[in-house]
Amino acid sequence: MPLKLYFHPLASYCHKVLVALYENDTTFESHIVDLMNESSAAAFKAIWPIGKMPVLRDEARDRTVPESTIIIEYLAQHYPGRTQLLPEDGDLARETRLRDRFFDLYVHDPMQKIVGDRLRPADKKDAYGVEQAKARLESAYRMVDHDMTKRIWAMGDTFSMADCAAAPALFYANKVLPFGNTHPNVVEYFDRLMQRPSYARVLKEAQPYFALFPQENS
Ligand SMILES: N[C@@H](CCC(=O)N[C@@H](CS)C(=O)NCC(=O)O)C(=O)O
Repeated sequence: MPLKLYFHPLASYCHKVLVALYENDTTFESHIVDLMNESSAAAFKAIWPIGKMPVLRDEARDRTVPESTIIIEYLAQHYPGRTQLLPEDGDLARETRLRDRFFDLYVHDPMQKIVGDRLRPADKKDAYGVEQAKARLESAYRMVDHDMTKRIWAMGDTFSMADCAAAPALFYANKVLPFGNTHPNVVEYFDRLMQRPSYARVLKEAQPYFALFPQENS
């Protein structure tokens, strides 16, 4: 099997790439990385010293591909399937990348900041940083609510890389800062993402690990 994915089933950026792989039934070998385990972490850092998941290894082309967006671009180029993750049209492709960046930078990263703070020692918390992250999430929710007024998926009628980015970002963001009743279009989009078979499968596989997710005040 030429493709190997280094990932963890609970890790949100790994979900993004798993959605892309499952969308196209792309076969790959699973390598679960446990960063809490010294030898697993060391073996992973030998592949990608930055130590962030996911990383794709393509033995057929002798390529190691880090970064979720770049992995999805790589899959779209070399392992395309029925779901076209990036449109061929240059303008639409750029718009797809913008929306992918939006979900990563303004939903996913602030969500990680809030979750990460729960894992910090009591005397190392960053209350101000968490407050800023929550404000950024609120702004992003308002923008997504506006954008999704007439859209089914992030780019319109067609599922794309931007939706791969949106699914885990919104799933975990809703846990740390629930959408509430004020963003109905976000809630409807979120429901569609949760029902998409590719993401439903990712969540089912993550189920055994959810107890590891840090709850508030833990
Ligand atoms: N920009 C990276 C972010 C990846 C990332 O933050 N991965 C998390 C898991 S969701 C991770 O590996 N965290 C471990 C760490 O930061 O040490 C991407 O898009 O792949």
